[in-house]
Amino acid sequence: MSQTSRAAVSAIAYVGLGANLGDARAAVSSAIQAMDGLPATRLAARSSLYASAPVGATGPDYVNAVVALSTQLPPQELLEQLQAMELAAGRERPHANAPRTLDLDILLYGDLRINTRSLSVPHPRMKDRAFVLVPLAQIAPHLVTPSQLQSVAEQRVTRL
Ligand code: PH2
Ligand code: MG
Ligand code: MG
Repeated sequence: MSQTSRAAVSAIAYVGLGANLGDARAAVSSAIQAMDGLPATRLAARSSLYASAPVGATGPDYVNAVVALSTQLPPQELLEQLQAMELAAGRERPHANAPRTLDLDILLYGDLRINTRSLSVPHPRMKDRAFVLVPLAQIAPHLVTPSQLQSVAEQRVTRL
């Protein structure tokens, strides 16, 4: 193929969802469905919903989940689509880690390593967070080791 070919290549991207303001369960469920409708993107797998204690933050418990997307969107375009979904769900950012109506974080994008001002992939804190590792292990057990799960075992995460 020539270097100018536009053949669309799909990647598997893992996205973490979180919410702890308003009807968090409904927000996460409808965001999972909405991701299946993003341009050039299909929902490939979804975890259960989980309730989790806030990590490094205050406020109510979170509802969390992780999905796998098969997408032809490049990482920055996927990020912009996810940010538009956050805004549509009423997301405000009064301060870091403030309670939120919807948070959508790209955890992994294929095996890419990305470090730009707007995007760090793999997500730099995912290995410290049971609310990411537990749902990720449910849909992609090959990506999470038992010792990683063990290291976050004291964080409360309950399947809903
Ligand atoms: N997100 C954060 C900070 N802390 N804690 C839980 N349990 N779930 C989250 O989604 C979460 C958090 C920052 O994005
Ligand atoms: Mg987040
Ligand atoms: Mg975020």
